[in-house]
Amino acid sequence: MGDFVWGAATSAYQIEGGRFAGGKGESIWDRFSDSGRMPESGDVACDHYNRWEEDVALMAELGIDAYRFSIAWTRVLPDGRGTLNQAGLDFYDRLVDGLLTEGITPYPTLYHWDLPQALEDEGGWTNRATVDAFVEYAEAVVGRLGDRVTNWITHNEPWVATFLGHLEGVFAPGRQSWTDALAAGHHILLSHGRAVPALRAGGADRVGIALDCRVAFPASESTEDIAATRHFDGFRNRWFYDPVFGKGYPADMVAAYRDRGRFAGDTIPANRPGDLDEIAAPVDFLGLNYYTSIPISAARGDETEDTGVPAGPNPLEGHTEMGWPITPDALTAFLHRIDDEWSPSSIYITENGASYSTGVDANGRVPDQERIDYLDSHIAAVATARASGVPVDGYFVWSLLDNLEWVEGYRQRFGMIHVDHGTGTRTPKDSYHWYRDRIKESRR
Ligand code: IFM
Repeated sequence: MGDFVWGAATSAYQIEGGRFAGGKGESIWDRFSDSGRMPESGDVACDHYNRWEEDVALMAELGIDAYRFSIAWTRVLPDGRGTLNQAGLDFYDRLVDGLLTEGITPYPTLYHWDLPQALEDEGGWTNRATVDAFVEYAEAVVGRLGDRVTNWITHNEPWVATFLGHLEGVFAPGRQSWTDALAAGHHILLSHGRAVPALRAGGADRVGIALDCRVAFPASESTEDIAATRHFDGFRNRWFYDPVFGKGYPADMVAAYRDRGRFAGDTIPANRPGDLDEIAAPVDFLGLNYYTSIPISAARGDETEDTGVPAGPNPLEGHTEMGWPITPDALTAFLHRIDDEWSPSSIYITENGASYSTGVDANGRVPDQERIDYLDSHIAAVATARASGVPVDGYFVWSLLDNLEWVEGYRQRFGMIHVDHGTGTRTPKDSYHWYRDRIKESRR
């Protein structure tokens, strides 16, 4: 696959640990785990904060072109804004230099959900002032790393931060309010739109955003299931893709939310004149995080209205240990849809991977054939889309390391490298060796 970029991805809270190291401030995930809402915390995680050199050496051995990681806002600005913490910036500075020495291109993400708690105390993403704080943070980071880092990602999966964090309340900060969710999502998008020019002004060559998706298809050909699928897609996908690519919020969803009393008035909470133009700041690439797809049935009435209800057993066979059906064809289909409907000039699969808990066997091997099969089928799905003209330019496996799967704790293992969370010992799995060979083969 020619100039294709092969990579692996992680995020700060999931791997770094070092909760109090180097003057780091408290994030909403620190507070969330302290409140007992997670089986385990990220206080130590994979101890990447201390073991990053070992991890970079493993990446070099793997032969990846690029590494996607996220920066912890609270390391850089412990209170979210104001006084810069040089020790925090130093950590990422060293990491970037370490990657570049090995010929690995850094793809930092500014926000992978770990808002400074100090900003949450002032309203968090429901407060418009957080948008300004995010731009200040973006400027600080690009000011330090922009001479060496050329590819930047503003946000990771705004849907998750917005709806799991502010409507369902199962992720930090744990709010449960439609008004909060719609306002938070809007401000996250606005902060993206404003960070794009700020990053460019600081020297970034290429700026993108990583959007997740849940590809939905009707469980039957009934009018009801088709309508429910369209609604689910609006909630789960279009609500973010449309504004980022200049189409504004989807009119059918705005009307549906108004009709259902999700907000009062003519426009969604927090949306001011001009915001949508800023949100639509042209990006250089779209990052797509893809894992699975979902059949939607209207059969359960109102319960299905926003989250969708899986229509019984998935017609497609197989699922990962997250319970997610394995549906690589839906990735090809969604890539075509992205190309047709939103037309980014370049797409990277910024996350794709599978959770399997295969352990280290008596011979010191981790025989995770299921993960190899999953990755192989999804890379093939990407190749199919690329061969028919969809501009997919790279693929990042989620994840480099077994890490903290948020409220699932450490039992869900997405890594190509096994991590013993007691000792921190890293053991490359069979999938790591397979991916190394796959990358080599593509370069022949
Ligand atoms: O671990 C997460 C990651 O933080 C965001 N995307 C999905 C992954 C697997 O759930």
